[in-house]
Amino acid sequence: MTTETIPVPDLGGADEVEVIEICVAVGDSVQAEDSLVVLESDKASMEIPSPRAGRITAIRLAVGDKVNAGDPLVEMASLEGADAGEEQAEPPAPAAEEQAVAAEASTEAAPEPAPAPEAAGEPRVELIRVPDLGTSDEVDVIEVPLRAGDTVEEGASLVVLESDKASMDVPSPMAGTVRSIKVAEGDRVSTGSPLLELEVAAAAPAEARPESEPVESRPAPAPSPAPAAERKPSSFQDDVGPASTAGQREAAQATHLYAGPAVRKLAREMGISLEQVPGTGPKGRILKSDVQGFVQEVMAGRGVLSGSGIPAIPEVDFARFGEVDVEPMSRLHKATAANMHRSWLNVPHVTQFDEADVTELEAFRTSLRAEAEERGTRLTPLPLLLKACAAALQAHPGVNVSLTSDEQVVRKRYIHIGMAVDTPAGLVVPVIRDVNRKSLWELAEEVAELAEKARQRKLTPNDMQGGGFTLSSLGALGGQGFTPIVNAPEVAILGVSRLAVKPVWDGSEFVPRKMLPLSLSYDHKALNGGDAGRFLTHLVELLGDIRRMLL
Ligand code: CAO
Repeated sequence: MTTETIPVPDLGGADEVEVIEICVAVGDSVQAEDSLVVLESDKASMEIPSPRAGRITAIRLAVGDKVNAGDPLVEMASLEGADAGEEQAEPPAPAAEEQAVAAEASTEAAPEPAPAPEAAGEPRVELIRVPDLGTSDEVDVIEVPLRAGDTVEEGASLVVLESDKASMDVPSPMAGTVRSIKVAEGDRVSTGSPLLELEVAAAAPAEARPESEPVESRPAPAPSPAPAAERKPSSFQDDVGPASTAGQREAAQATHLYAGPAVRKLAREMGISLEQVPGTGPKGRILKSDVQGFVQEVMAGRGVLSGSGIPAIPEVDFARFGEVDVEPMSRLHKATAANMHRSWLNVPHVTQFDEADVTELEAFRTSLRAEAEERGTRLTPLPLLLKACAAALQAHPGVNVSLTSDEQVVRKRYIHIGMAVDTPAGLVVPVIRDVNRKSLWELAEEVAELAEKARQRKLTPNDMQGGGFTLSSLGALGGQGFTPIVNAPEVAILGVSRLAVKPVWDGSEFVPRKMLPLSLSYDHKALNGGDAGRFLTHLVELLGDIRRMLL
């Protein structure tokens, strides 16, 4: 059996690429093309496949490392017969002398062979001991996942040990039934301490101990003994060194996450991020049962995750901290919350900010005050903003669109604009239709009418449908800027904050100008920064000089 170092392959010119996942552990047998690690540059992630079949004897990097092409990745021993293309073949049964040599060379990690040879077909009992830990120190038993009577597969975790540096699963060297357990959680053990007795079904030893068995706890009379150095388990002492297992490295590095390699493997197989799984073991350690319980919770649609895989916010008993009042959310509140959440989750938001010089616009609006009174209405900045938005939407029809689930772009030939209204019952968005066709006075009347209807809770569903763009004016309330949430399936929303008089450089001196802060949030699926930037710049120009609306 030969061992070779598998290097990081050519990364297509990328360097200092981060290791984000290690897909194998020491002792794993891999086939050619099996993923060894996953790397991620700032542009892409890539799985590095194994160039050939073999058994992993050491892992030379850790999650979080930055690597380059040619850096050592793993050490891999050839599977017996692999060179001849026979990696799947059963290894031959060893000769008696070979077994004797192996027994001599073995560490106390080996299970003790049965005291007397059993008759063919009868089970035998093996005493499994703590394998060579590479340290004389005692370590904690932190997890005993088995009970007497449990059956275990070869390689299954028997116990989990933990030093102050790392944790380590002790895998079963063979399949069998647990007859008795010699340790309990909290015990301290060292190399050679008895762990448990395993009743092993009678079978030819050579069949029970295939070549692919992890080296850590290889039984002494193994059919194809590895060199003594290879048979040693990964050491607690070198848990962050090159010979450590992936599990140990992860445990050592992800200090917030305690889980043994078997648990990590199970989580990987189930596609679960362990960060989502609450650990119930000692020191918050994540046990196999935690992963299984987590899956059951998710399958049952309970709590831990929302349907979209987003971790739920923990429920807190606020009454523990003082007096509280609890009341149910209103229907409107719930509907608004659902809309906001849906949009927040579905829409990749970008918000762009600008200021419009509305000095002249405000002068014009003030000049109309008397006329407005005569008409029995009020001319706030809002109808002028609506008018300017309609003109900008007409000039930039790409903003007045919606995307469909079957990847169509719906371009609206009409210009209907929603107007966010703050009411005591909550937020509502009535829609003003055909804004581009209405006069300022018509818009002023409609704004007042819809706002009143909203506050009286008299809006009909029809009043709130059909918008292509939304205007959210918080100017009367104050604030210098905010990032409104797109009212999906619309693709853009304009936030308007409080107008302020500011010194503006006119080329020769600072002059006081009335500046109106604008924030345009848009769906980056529908609009690019250029589209949104051109729209907002045009809007700012229109508000700066409303004569441009005539152009
Ligand atoms: N800067 C400074 N003052 C402003 C202003 C601004 N950007 N916008 C309006 N004002 C002034 C108005 O001119 C008016 O003053 P005058 O009476 O002296 O003219 C005063 O503020 C009150 O205006 P208004 O709120 O009654 O009327 P409006 O047309 O500006 O707005 C409406 C109507 C319905 C949009 C508004 O009342 C409202 O509900 N806004 C809240 C929108 C909201 O909640 N958005 C957030 C949604 S996301 O949570």
